[in-house]
Amino acid sequence: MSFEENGCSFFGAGVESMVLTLEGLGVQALGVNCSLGPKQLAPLVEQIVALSCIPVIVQPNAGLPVVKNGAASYDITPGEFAEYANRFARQGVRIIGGCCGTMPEHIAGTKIITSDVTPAQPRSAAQRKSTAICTPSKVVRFGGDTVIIGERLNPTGRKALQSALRAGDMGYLLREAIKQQEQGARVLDLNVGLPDINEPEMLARATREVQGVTDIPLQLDSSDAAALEAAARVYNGKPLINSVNGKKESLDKILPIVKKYGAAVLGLTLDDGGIPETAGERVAIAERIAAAAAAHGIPRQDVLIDCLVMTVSAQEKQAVQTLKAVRAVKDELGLKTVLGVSNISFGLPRRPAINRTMLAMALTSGLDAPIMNPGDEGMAETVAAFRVLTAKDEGAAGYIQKFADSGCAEEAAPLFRDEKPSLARSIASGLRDEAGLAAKELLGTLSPLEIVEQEIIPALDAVGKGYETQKIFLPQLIRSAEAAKASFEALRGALGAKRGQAGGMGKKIVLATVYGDIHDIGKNIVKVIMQNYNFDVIDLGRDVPPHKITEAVTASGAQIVGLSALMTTTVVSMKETIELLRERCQGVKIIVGGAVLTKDLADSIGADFYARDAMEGVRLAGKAD
Ligand code: B1M
Repeated sequence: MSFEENGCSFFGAGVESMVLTLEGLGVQALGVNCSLGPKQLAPLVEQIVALSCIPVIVQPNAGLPVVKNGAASYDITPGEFAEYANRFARQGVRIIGGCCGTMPEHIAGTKIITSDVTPAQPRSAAQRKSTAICTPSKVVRFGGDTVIIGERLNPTGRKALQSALRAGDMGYLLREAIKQQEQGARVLDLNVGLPDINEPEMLARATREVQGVTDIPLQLDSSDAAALEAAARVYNGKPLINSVNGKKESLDKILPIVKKYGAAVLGLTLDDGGIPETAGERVAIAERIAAAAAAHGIPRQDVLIDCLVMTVSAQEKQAVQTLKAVRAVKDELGLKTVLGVSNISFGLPRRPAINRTMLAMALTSGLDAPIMNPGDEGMAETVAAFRVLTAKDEGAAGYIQKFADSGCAEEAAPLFRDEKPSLARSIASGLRDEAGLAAKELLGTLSPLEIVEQEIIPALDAVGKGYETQKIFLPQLIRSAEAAKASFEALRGALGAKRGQAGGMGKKIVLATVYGDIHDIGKNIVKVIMQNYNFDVIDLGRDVPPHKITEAVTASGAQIVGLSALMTTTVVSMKETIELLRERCQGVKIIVGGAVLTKDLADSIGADFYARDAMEGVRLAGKAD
């Protein structure tokens, strides 16, 4: 296939989708040709070689064409082309050629330079452990993050969808498809089975149309093999076929379709004896399905298992067996698991409570993909919370975006509207690298201290307000703090360059954030500025118990102590520290600072001075002894 520089084909397919789909379809080699020169193709080639289990072909152009005197000419010489070819061969590419602009010399050079290279062996399908399905532009992997399979494209029990399908009206189905994707489904189950409908024709049509409006993979769902085949044939990418079961007839009919169209398959743990009562028997069926799939040439990782949920009001011991089976299929068989959860509560009042509790239990037992209504708030909340609690939602960003009144970190940025330059916005948005760069850039127009006072502190103040009013949440506060630190680090050199200013005369000062308080950005600023003014600073860090501070004062003979506290709760700890200093280090002068303090509060806890900011701290320390 040919790709553009953005890594997508002209129709928007990504490299990973290409590899998954073509390998599934049984091609014997795959790769890239034309479109770009070897330099631009290099990153794509690297990806393809890493993903592919079969030989990789690369056939680049001789660079990108430039028009000279009305004719296109290519800018990669035979020598350069051969160098790239050599690199590709060493990476594991098996078949190399030239496309537009290449001449016999390019090919001759390639032949010579690659003749003594032994290419790496492609990985075997057995080595490819990941279970994945795809559309051209989206790959969904099972086994890491929870995959919600939307259950709403199914006419069972939905009169409106039934009549829409009978009337050949796809609008209803398509609206439901889009809605489920927006609600967080990552795969859509698609079932159009009605007794009086031409199911093969309808499933194929629905597949095409749903793929026209959404870009997430489909789980093609039918008990009719002909319908599954018709849909798999028109499906764009690698689908999941729902389903096969342990009956010989089902295995014989469905598995050849799965193989032929390169799909993954969902195996139900039932057979001629029905749904077994014990987990052990269901696991045995799962293994039989995987073995039968292997016999048809379907790799084990393309088999997913549904251990089947029974109605708990009718069979109260079955929920536990299902959960046990999920755990065993996952751990003992190494297969990925899918479960339609909502059946569990049939016949009971307050069904949502049972549904979401069963879902939480199943997720904890190793369920990879619940089939559910992504619009069911309780269930969606459970999945979102599970992702946070299992560290699959970095910085709880997904959770916050879904449930906070005002979205994600980026939404803290409008706290500054447009009138503020980008450092403040980068800090508010928690963008570390950008904050560092923006701080460096501002050094051209502002002094380091002005940047601290006019950008960093107001940004953190705004973030603090956002946190207080629950516009942003702790993970975002942490990210903003990290961005502020990065910007301060970028200023450190410039701040340090001012060293040697008169004022401190080598006076010793012990600095600390008090016990119970981990805020140290302000204290660190005070430290650097004091060092600039020639104070000898002994920095004890943050969360420092009172006795450590008195010990440091005694050991160093410091005349001044600077204490920082940012929380109402830690002002108490500041007071205790001052009391101990008065007792053990008489004569020492104490300056206190931190956003939570005021002059009155400082007086009331017995401090000598209150410093509103770092510069005031310097001034006060200069005159204190
Ligand atoms: Co927290 N935090 N935070 N926080 N945090 C505040 C302080 C808070 C006001 C936010 C809010 O709700 N509005 C609030 C305290 C509420 C209260 O008690 N009144 C709060 C809270 C509640 C919390 C947690 C409890 C949150 C939680 O876990 N649920 C938790 C506390 C954990 C703990 O300490 N045990 C927490 C955690 C954090 C982060 C880790 C995410 C991060 C700190 C990272 C770090 O410091 N390494 C953080 C941040 C960044 C803030 C805010 C947003 C910004 C603080 C800051 O760095 N300001 C803050 C809101 C705010 O202050 N507007 C907030 C900029 C800094 C340069 O100013 O420290 O005041 P400041 O220093 C100035 C001056 O005061 C003076 O000079 C400095 C430079 O000009 N100065 C001195 C300070 N010390 C001096 C000493 C001197 C002289 C001058 O001696 C000579």
